[in-house]
Amino acid sequence: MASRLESLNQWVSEVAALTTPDEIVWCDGSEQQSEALKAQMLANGDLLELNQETHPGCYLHRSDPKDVARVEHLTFVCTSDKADAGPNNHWMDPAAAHAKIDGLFAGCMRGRTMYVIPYCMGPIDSPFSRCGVEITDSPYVVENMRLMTRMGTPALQRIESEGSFVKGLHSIGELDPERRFIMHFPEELTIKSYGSGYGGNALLGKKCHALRLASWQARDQGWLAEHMLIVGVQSPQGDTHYIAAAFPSACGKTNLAMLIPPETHPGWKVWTVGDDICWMHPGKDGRLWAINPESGFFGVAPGTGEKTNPNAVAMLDRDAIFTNVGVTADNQPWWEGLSDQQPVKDWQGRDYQPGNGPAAHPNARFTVSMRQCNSFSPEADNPAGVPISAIVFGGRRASLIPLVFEARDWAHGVLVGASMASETTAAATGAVGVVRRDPMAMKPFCGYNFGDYWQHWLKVGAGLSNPPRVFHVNWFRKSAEGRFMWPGFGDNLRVLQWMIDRCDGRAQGRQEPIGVLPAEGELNTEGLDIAPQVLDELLTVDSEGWRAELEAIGEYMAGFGERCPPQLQAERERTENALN
Ligand code: GTP
Ligand code: SPV
Ligand code: MN
Repeated sequence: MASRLESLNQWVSEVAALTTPDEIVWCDGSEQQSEALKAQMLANGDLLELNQETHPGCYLHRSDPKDVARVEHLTFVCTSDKADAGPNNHWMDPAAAHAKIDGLFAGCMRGRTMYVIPYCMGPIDSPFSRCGVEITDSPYVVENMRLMTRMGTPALQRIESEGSFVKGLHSIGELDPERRFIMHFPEELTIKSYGSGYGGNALLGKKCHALRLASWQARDQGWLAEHMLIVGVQSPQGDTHYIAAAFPSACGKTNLAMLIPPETHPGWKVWTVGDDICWMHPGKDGRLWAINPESGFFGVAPGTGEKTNPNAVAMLDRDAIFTNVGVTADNQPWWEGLSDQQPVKDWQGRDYQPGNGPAAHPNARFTVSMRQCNSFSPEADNPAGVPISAIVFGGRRASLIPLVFEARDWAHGVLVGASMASETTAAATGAVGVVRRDPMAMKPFCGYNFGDYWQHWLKVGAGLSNPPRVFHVNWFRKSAEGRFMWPGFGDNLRVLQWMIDRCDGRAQGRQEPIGVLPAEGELNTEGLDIAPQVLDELLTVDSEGWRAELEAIGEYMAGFGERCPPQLQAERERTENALN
């Protein structure tokens, strides 16, 4: 027995009886254990050593070519009442789901080691943190969880004193897409994942726990579990505003979280608190306070370069795991957008040939401790979290949606979040570049009915005497020639600056039917290489297009029937009337 908590020991025994591993290892988070695991993975080919002179402590993992992204069609929320999962989730009856997946787990760890990973989502000493235990047969998962969560002995101690934890059972199985399921049982605080070793399918603390189960718990407990980055923006005067932003997968969270201010902005400094997940609690002061439940980044590699995200490039030269990237002749990790070097091997380990597609898989990732980021904010360890001044929604929209606008108030902001749509990306299997509704960037991650979720958002906001302002951005507008119209990346600070000016009452804004846009001259474009007519277009409200958009939003929300809050429909009608 490895724990003082009987219920934990018992669950571990039950899982071992089902999966029949050769050996059970409790993960303590220590350096020694990690070194031993890495040595073992280097020996069996799970990890490949990268150039240790240029990249000490860096390794490459090549996943099965059919296991390179989240699988939304195989992800289920299993609630006793189907309506609680909502039209936004795939649903299975809990008993049927257990039977189905336990059938796959039976005997699946024979010949393998079973790892027991106690982890804490959030600072160990924060009342807002939540713990879990993941059982897995993948050492790659263990090493990733060690970077992505506070894993090991301190987490186990917290679990033992609290007496409760989220149960996550994972096996890579045969990595067969036909025998793959990611199942959630929110009523039992249980996750079962079989048949994938990749990211959100396998690192159960991340999307499965910190979003799907946590959103369910947050609804019951009066807080919010969101797919958001958290960034601190410090002005030359020294004041720092914290902003939380929800963009769908591969739509710019990591980049915004660690942006480097443009040269035109001396004295500005950006602090990274989190890049993917944000838990927000109403504070006694009537504000929302946020923690990042993670301790590392599982970031998109392609497109990450010296010009776009220098902070990320700088943190990736040591102690990082790269998944599905290419390599150069001198064995450095490489992906499209990184450098002018040439790849010699692609992500599948084949000799690189342009005819085979990109060298790195479009969803290739890096895993790294957040402490290695130059812009890492010590506030990420603050058990109280950081106060949120603004919430930002945004997606990839080639047309219509302006660069930035602000919601009238919180309730309108909930509509703005619920109305989000974005082009699909390589972060999930399936078609890329198709616009779909993705409310609050939570379409793949909300653990319950979106109708109830919007109602919960309205309720949380109504209880705040000093709610964050709510904005919507779009870095991805394209010209007729198909080029991005806004420079993006570091220059996105200009948009954050306008938001802060709004928060502090310095910017008047321009009232439009869809919300408030920057008035003439309010957006700082000093030193920016952008034609005035392009900027104009980015900040124009196309009434005709918006009428059609609002109709589509109305139809989408109607799909949630009675569960869709009438207040949200009223907000939509208010905007529609303003447009007419
Ligand atoms: P997940 O980890 O999947 O949740 O993604 P994310 O939201 O953190 O996205 P990330 O910041 O990793 O960016 C994904 C892709 O979008 C990368 O290839 C970036 O280079 C690109 N990107 C990010 N910000 C911008 C921007 O402002 N403009 C443009 N054009 N591309 C951007
Ligand atoms: C996302 O897809 O939003 C990610 C990557 O952050 S994963 O961990 O695979 O969910
Ligand atoms: Mn994400």
